[in-house]
Amino acid sequence: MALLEILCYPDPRLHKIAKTVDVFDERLDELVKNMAQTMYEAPGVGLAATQVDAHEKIIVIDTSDTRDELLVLVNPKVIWQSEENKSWREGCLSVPDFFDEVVRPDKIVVKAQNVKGDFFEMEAEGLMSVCIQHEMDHLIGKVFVEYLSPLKRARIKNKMKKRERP
Ligand code: K1U
Ligand code: ZN
Repeated sequence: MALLEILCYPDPRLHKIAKTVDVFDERLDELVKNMAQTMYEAPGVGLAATQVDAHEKIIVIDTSDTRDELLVLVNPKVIWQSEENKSWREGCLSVPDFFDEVVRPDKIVVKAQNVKGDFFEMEAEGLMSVCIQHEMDHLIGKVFVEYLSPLKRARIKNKMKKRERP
């Protein structure tokens, strides 16, 4: 297993669109294992392949307190979302140390494949729902700061750019 480098906003590679996975082989298994290790080490509750510069529809999530309930979603699709929305204070491993409220559908039903290619459906609410939606945004090149006001986004971008300098 290996730790992967997490891209930091405003890296343009965070805005790439992920491709559908259609080969479920050892390479995919290895990428998923490395993504999981990177998420646990960060530490985070989720990680999208986009964040490690792999532009494929792959997400790893673990919202458990015990950090031993890894969920892998390959080619995820939201097939139902509640009309009721909820605001949640979100963070992002690609935008370290910034947190802000984002409004999203409260509950969702997702259809996805596991690492072997088997399809499954799951209903999610609370942190799990927020996390799946946040990670699925990464797969379409969207970072959570894009939900914030242009002023807040500009401030975050400036602060992140200053950090890049030696
Ligand atoms: O996509 C990411 O960068 C991961 C992100 C997921 C997320 C968290 C909270 C709301 C929405 C999406 C994170 O994991 S940020 C780190 C974090 O929130 C956390 C880290 C360790 C334990 C608990 C939370
Ligand atoms: Zn994120």
